[in-house]
Amino acid sequence: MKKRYLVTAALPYANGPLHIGHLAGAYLPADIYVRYLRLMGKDVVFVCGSDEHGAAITVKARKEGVTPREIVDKYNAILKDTFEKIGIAFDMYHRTSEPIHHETSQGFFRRLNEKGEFIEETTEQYYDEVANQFLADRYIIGTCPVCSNPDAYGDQCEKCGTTLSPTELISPRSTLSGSTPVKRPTQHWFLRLDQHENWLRQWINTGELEGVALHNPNEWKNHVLGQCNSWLEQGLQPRAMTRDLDWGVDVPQELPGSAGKKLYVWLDAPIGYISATRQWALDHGRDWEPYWKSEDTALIHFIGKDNIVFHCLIFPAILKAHGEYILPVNVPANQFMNLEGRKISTSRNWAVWVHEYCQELPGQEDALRYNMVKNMPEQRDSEFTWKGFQETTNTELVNNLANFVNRVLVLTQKYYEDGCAPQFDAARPFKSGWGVETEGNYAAELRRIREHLLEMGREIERFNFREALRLLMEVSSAGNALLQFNEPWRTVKEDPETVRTVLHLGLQYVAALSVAARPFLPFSAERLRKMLALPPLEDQGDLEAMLAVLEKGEPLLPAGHLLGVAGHLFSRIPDEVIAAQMAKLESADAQNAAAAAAAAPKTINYAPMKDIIQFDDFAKMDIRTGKILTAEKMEKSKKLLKLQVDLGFEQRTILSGIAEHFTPEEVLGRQVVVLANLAPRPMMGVESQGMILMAEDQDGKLSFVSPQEGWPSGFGVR
Ligand code: B3M
Ligand code: ZN
Repeated sequence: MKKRYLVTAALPYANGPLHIGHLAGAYLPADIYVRYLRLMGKDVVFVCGSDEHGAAITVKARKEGVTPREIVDKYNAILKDTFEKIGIAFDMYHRTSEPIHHETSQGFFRRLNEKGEFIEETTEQYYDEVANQFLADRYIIGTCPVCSNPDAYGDQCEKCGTTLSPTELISPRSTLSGSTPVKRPTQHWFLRLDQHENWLRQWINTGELEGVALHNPNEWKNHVLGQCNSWLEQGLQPRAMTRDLDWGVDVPQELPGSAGKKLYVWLDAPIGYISATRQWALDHGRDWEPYWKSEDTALIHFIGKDNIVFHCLIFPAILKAHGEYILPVNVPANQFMNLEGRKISTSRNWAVWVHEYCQELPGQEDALRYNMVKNMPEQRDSEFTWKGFQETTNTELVNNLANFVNRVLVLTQKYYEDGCAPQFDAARPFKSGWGVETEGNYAAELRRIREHLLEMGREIERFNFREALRLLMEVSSAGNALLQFNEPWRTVKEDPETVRTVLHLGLQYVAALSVAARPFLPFSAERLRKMLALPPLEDQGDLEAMLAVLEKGEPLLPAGHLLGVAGHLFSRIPDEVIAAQMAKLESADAQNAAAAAAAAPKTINYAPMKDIIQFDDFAKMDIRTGKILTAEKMEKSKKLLKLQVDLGFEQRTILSGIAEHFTPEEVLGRQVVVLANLAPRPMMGVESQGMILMAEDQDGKLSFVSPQEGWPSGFGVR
């Protein structure tokens, strides 16, 4: 067992809000793990922060027409506030635009450069001669060589998922100016990843480094090891650690060729964990170095699966190349959570945004946490549905946990007027909540709760949070069973002594849950403490201490203890809440469809040609130029405008079916073309003397057919 823990959670890009996939992927598992360690009295520091550099930020800034600084300030605040609202209890939520981070990452760069870990290479990169800047991968789009997607990015084709390099794109173009970029030489610093390949392969697969066992690969997730090994099988290549960008951490300026160069975001971002720890130490008068440099520290990175290679290969290579840092003992990356059967998509707004959830379902933060854990994508992608959220919340949180707690407190306060935990006889037999076959034994019942919670702890330590939650809820189910099997509401008159024992035990179950639920349901744990009138948890060894008391078979809450006010931990989720959330997703879909339709090149369905006519047929038509003198809507008709049209030699009254396309004001004075020898037609009591010729497109939009400006009326069209 390590002396201390340093736990990190992936730094979210400060270019958008948090959605449930982020929560279930990295932040909630990390929070549960850290809260549990604190409750077990461990020395743990939990760091995270906003990732504020890279093209993800600058592309967003361009899209919103603001500066990168404005983007990161906006979203850093939203992210920080959202994490607090959903109960992710970082010791430090930092940000990589802070000076201490720039200083820390530049220090790393200098150290690696001095140790010869880089090779400086001049390579051909795409340059936009209109925007006068080199183009980062995301600034280049072109045709994917694999699937011919015309809008593939320079680093990846989002349609077929192929990882690309900009030079592979067919007919590349700049997203900045739309121009065709040219190749220009530029110098960058490349990390010699190839030189780290052998020790990385051994470290990942055996846990050993230079003969010392640093971690146990059997404790790593298979899909993490699998992804690392597939990268290692391809052979690691030197990787550029600098970019031509105007936003990010400067390459140390004293280095020749550093002008205009920034650190590659995946070099600086993971170092953000270290700078966050440094800031935490400064704020708390602590020493940060043991947490990153002592072998007595367990370094654990919580991430989503799209960040595995960066945290298991590239960052460890950087840490080892530096020479003073430890390596992670585990990187328990989760898979992805899908939403209503589809991938969560930020760009298509197909997401449940955590800050919106907290606004729309206030007080239900723990219900979301519970459902995220219940469906956590620990080994494979998982699914969130609003119907499932409603069922799980109503059947497990309301019917099991909340009802149990409420029944114990209400019955106790009903039967014992002093509102205290009743005096009881510990030797009184009762039916155990863990199965009717065993007659209850007070001390044994408490020890059984302890065994269950120890198993819960072991599953948390293995990052099996779904199983750990199931074990926690089994304690609540056993509490319910204790009441169900003993029926205190029916036996209180005939057997009051047993009821005292059963209800006192029920209170011990609730007290145990008020601590053990904390990692998963922090807000509910606090409320349970208040209902029991127990002191707030200190998050420092509370669970460890509680398990010791249970081991002795002693009560957590003594007879005579005055209870607080009973309440309902959770309220049922009504159908209308689910309907409203589904409507939000449907409207996102509708907006996407409308945007796609607007952007899609129209497939125009031209009207079929009419039969061939002879010239004589055409010659029969007398088509003249004209001008609209007056225009008015026809009473009781949506379609018709009544027009007075000047034909030079005479004026005509013409009814024209254009009222749904033009107002009278819009047509006044217009030059038009008139089929002048069309037989007069009575319409709605008015004789229409001719027809205005209009063009109609595939959407039914109308356009006037007009001679050039100032053309006189009455002259023939042929
Ligand atoms: N911001 C990528 C991501 O948000 C990146 C993580 C950095 S962790 C050092 O998926
Ligand atoms: Zn493709």
